[in-house]
Amino acid sequence: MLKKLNIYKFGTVSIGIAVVTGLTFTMFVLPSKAVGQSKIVSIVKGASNPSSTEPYNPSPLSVPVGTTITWINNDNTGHTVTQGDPSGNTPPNGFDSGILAPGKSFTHTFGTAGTIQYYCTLHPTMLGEVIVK
Ligand SMILES: [Cu+2]
Repeated sequence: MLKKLNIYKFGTVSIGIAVVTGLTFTMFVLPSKAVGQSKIVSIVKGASNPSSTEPYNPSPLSVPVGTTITWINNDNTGHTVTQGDPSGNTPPNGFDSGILAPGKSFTHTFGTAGTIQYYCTLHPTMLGEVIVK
């Protein structure tokens, strides 16, 4: 009788600990991982036209470390979002969307501070910049 009671008590305590651990995880660990902001940059209509002043809009864009940016191709032709610049200063592990068809999007999270340049490999007049602070 006494043994059964102890097992029951142990079970209750275990469930209690599990619930508290679960709540703590949900309240503190998950939100801290999701703390980064989200921003959207539009690849504007007519972006490949050399007279386009802001083919990626907005650019330059200042964001805090941890921000996730989503580029959306709102033009009617394909474009890329490629880290570096058209002269070939493309970092080996830089982000690269590949060709984004009209309506498609590309997402990248900026984990470290710095000024990051990007461009379109199909249209070298299309330049963009993200300033991560
Ligand atoms: Cu382009």
